Amino acid sequence: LLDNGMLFPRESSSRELKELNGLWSFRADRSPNRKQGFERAWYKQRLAETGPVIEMPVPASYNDITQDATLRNFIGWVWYEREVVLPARWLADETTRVVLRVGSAHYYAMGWVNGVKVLEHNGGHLPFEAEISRIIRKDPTMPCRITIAVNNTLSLETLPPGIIKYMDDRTQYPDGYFVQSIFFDFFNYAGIHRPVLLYTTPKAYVNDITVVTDFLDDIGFVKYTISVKGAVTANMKVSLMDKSGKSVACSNEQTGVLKVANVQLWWPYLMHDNPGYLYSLEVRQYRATHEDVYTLPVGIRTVKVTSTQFLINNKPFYFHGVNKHEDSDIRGKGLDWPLVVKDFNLLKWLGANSFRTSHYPYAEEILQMCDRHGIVVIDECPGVGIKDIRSFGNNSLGHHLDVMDELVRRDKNHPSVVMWSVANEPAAEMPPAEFYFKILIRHTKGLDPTRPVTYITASNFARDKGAPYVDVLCVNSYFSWYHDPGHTEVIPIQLNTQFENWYGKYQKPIIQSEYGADAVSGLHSDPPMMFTEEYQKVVLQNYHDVFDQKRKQYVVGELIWNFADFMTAQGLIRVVGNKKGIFTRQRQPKAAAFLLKDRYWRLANETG
Ligand code: BDP
Repeated sequence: LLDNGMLFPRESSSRELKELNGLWSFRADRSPNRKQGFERAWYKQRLAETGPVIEMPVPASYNDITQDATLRNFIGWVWYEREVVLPARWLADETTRVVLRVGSAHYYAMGWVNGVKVLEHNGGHLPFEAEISRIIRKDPTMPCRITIAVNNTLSLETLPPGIIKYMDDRTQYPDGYFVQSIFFDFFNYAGIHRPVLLYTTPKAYVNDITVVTDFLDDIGFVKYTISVKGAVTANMKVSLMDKSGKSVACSNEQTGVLKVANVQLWWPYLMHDNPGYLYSLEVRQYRATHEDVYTLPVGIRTVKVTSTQFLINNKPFYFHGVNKHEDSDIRGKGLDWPLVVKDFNLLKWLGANSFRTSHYPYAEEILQMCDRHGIVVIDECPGVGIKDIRSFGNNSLGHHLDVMDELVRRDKNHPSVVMWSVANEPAAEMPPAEFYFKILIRHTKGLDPTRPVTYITASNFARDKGAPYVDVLCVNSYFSWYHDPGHTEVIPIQLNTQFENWYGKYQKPIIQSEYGADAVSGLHSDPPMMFTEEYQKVVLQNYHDVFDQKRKQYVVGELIWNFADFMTAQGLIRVVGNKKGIFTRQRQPKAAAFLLKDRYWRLANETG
């Protein structure tokens, strides 16, 4: 298990923070083996001294920033670097820990400070960090030079998986030609996607906090465990404060249960007048005069699953929401506050109460917004495109288990996260899938016994080998799109059959985790034809009629594919990306958005 906590970096009276967002120096290593940067140790000096550099914004994908198609499609190592001036007190005070943290970098990353390697991380969607105090204090007169190398190559042992294909026919391809093939439907954006920052803690510090919440009548329970590092004995002061800052419970123990009278539960958006209620758990740990303070937002709520229902605070919850992507013009998958806030405003306009982080963990800043606004989240790991039988091998499984460790460690305390999704549309009918999902789901439940676990399937109900292990069945289908194109009249019968088959076999609640149709914004035809806004609407309406019959029985949710149009690899069925958004990539509504808005507000009023 992971030894270090991964608490979101926050300022406090004992912690300072310095963001390193902005322009970095950048170079793609275009040498044939892509290894010149390592062979010539580019990290040992300023990047500009080893060759030409360009300016690159952080956070952002690098792919769409320049006019250079070869950089857009680049595969291999790219190098980022910047210098930072550190406050003198960070350098002078030996009792201060300085930590370098990267929110995420896609896919494999290494980092150096003044030429000394400090970071190495495998995986494109989760944070990593290292203490750098000793290195920066070696020569306090030197600026602190941070170099980060990132490699976007995907293999059968990465998540998501991919394969590098070498094209050996010299009559058709140049010498050394290779392409990255992928088995998932979004552009493999790369680079430093989330904020890079430095933060400080005292030598003895709060390393991790885990909270699990419950309630009985009007008393809330916050069960907590605090991990401290750098101190043999820790003196604790833990207090839970309500929104007005009033302490409602406190303790001096490192683990315990706080009791909250007249508890204000955390409720989803539209299910309550005051959704997203958060308490603050202030953790103070002190040794002599040094104290460390960390404040964690806490929502008190429970999640349970029966054979027909998904319960939040013991009340049936119906997911009426969306699947998203971290995706937009120019910045690709880079965290962008205007976009994040715009998307939340659109979700609320739509009356959506939930989304799935298809198909990878989103920035933690986004989950914090979900906590505050009461938007319910199915938190998905990057297990998308597990289609090749070799992706079920031991190394792949081992990495998948590690990614779940990192994901649960990062997101365990978010009240908005109500379920883990370990994969999307794997080849679950292949024989090794049974062992693979049994182990993966058991492992995830071991990490977090409080949340249900699922994966999203598009397999046949009779042959899906992992379904026996999930708590909720999440089923994707594209009737009258990938099957029976143009024939929306078959949707009701096919969708009914789908639900009855799955429920009949497993007696577990079902979420329609994807459905939809491409619509090129502004393209019209009546009678409806594929790719028009009218066709997208008719597909949705046909699905909705069946949802309305089944939601009174065991269907517990519907998540449209997709919230917005998004970029994909180039291919015959994609016209500058996937157009199944109900909003365009620029977040303007198509006709289907208004249809869904009416429906979601109606559902909110009916289901409470
Ligand atoms: C589903 C995938 C999703 C795709 C969607 C589509 O889960 O990633 O984008 O189909 O084809 O199978 O639009």
